[in-house]
Amino acid sequence: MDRHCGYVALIGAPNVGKSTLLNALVGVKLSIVSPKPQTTRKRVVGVRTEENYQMIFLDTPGIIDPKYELHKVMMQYVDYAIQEADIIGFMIDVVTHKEPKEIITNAIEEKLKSTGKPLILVLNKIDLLESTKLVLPIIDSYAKTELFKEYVPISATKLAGIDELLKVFMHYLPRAEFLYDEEILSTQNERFFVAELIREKLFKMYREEIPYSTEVQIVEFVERQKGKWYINAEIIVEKDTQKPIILGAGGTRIKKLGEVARKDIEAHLGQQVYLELFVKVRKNWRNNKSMLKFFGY
Ligand SMILES: Nc1nc2c(ncn2[C@@H]2O[C@H](COP(=O)(O)OP(=O)(O)OP(=O)(O)O)[C@@H](O)[C@H]2O)c(=O)[nH]1
Ligand SMILES: [Mg+2]
Repeated sequence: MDRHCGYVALIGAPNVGKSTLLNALVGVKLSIVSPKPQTTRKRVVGVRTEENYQMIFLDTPGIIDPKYELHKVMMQYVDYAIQEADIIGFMIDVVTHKEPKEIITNAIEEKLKSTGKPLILVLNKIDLLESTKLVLPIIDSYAKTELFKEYVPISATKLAGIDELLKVFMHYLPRAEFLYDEEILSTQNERFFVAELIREKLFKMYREEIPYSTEVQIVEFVERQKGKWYINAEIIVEKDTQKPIILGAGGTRIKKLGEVARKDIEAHLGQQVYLELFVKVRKNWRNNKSMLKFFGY
């Protein structure tokens, strides 16, 4: 049987729904999602295997102008994904979308053009439009850029247009043998996903600078034959003043965060866990290259 296999990079501005789409395409929650921009910081891999194809999706951080060393590394992940990809899904949000020129700056246009790879415009959040017809003028404005091979309106949350999108990707997917075993959903390890799930709660439960100033490090990850697994994680903050905010009065907020995170971690691992959280200050870690390296960036 003819088999197809390849990499599909999902790129675009922050908050357009790239991670939601990755999860929809793989059918499991792998990539963390929040209503705040810049949730994704690294490349997240999700694999979908069907009888005749294997698509390896690469979720990436939203494209931004770097203000910190952290942002520079995040944008490197976008570049790597573009380089690795066989197909590039460029995603926009049909509600907050702007003129193509504002989203696809000259620098981005150059980058996309120079790859020579098929570019698919994915128009997300159509469930928020009063009428699906309203995507047509948006498609028209993007068609003028002459960058895209196809235009696919979807709703990643309502799972609308996903089959259509898969068909389009399949059309451009190279003929090749599968790279991974059929049951593989990701190439990243459990430590990564556990840290991400904790970070997701920081994005959902805290406000203003806190989600952006925090990082999560898994210190211990003990898998036990019998009984609960033991996970010890550090929440890293940038300033001394942020530590009491994370903890909350009498440690109530971090306790709540731990409970919510633990439930998600248990669902992800299919395993009961004992989760211990500590808060540590690492001054200005977002601008510290060696610290970023230590955090796995
Ligand atoms: N109504 C609606 N909301 C959506 C849809 N897709 C995603 N969202 C919401 O948009 C927000 C951002 O989604 P994410 O998947 O985190 O977006 P992202 O592009 O990965 O964002 P970054 O990682 O910050 O770049 C979340 O609140 C999602 O629930 C959709 O199809 N319709
Ligand atoms: Mg994301």
